[in-house]
Amino acid sequence: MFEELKEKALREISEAQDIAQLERIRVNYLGRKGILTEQMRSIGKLPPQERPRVGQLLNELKQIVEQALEERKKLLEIEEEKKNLQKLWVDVTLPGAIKKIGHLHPISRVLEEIETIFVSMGFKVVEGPEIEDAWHNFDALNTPEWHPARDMHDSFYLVDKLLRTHTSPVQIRTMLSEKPPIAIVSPGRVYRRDYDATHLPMFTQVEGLYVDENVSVAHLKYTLEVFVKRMFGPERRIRLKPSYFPFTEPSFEVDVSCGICNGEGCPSCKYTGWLEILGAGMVHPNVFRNVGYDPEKYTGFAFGMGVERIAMLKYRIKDIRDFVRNDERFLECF
Ligand code: FA5
Repeated sequence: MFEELKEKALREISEAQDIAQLERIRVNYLGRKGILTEQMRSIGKLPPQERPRVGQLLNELKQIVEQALEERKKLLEIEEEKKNLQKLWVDVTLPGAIKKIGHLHPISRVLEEIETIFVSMGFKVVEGPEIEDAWHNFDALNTPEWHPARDMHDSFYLVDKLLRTHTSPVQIRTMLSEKPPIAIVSPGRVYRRDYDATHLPMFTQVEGLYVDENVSVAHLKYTLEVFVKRMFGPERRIRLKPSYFPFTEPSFEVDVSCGICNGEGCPSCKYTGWLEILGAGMVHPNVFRNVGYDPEKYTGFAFGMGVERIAMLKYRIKDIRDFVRNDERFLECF
């Protein structure tokens, strides 16, 4: 009877397909109510002379079953591990998952281009604070409280400061902290109460300032000509029109020849052949006085350009608001 039981147990063990099934077999034979456990328990009911022999046989059988279970378990564990490894197997010949890599925003790209051009001409890049005080933003730039130009710029005020309305205060900060000769460009965000197809409430300007002895309009014109040709192409020309800024005298509005009609006149340039790109002029003597420079000794030129407007001209974009709409279809074009 024990022989039969042994064979049955060993057959079941060797046929177990996984560890869970093996565990069920173990419980069936060796568990609290298992076949062998019950047999052990019933030894007491046998006649006394039978007990030692049956006890020994049952013990032997128990050991054989335990050993077989242990060996089968090891084997099944190895097989299971193999199966898991197969699941992790990588087919290196499959094409990889393509990750989308972003790129610089068109405004950042144009800004970098502008900086590179001026740095190559010997200008240094400096930055100023976006939260400014009225003295740096207006007064020191020859724009006192009563000045009408202040209304046009009127902006976002904080308790005793304001969000700068242009990058020109960086002229003042630089002249106060450095001595001529000075050649700087200053990029950064500026803020105004504007919003339409050509005006944003937050936009980017690049200021330029060159101060030394004997600086003339010729230096200004040459510098801007080099900039425009490098930025838009060698065939483009510039023209200076008289204008007004409180902090420059004389002041100019600088136009670039239209790239679509080459100055002939077309809808893009409203049939004028020219597109306005920046404001510029010779530093006003009062500005020099405000920073403690002798206007009899030093002269200088300054300019300020809108980076979004330059980008609009370069990429022929009609609505400035497209730059801040964050529409991927637009941004992917660059
Ligand atoms: C100024 O801000 C002067 N500080 C520029 C300057 C500097 C003149 C140094 C002389 C010497 P203006 O307000 O024109 O000037 O602005 C300069 C440029 O910023 C404009 O030509 C235009 O390209 C751009 N701009 C002005 N307002 C906006 C706006 N709301 N959104 C986008 N670009 C603007």
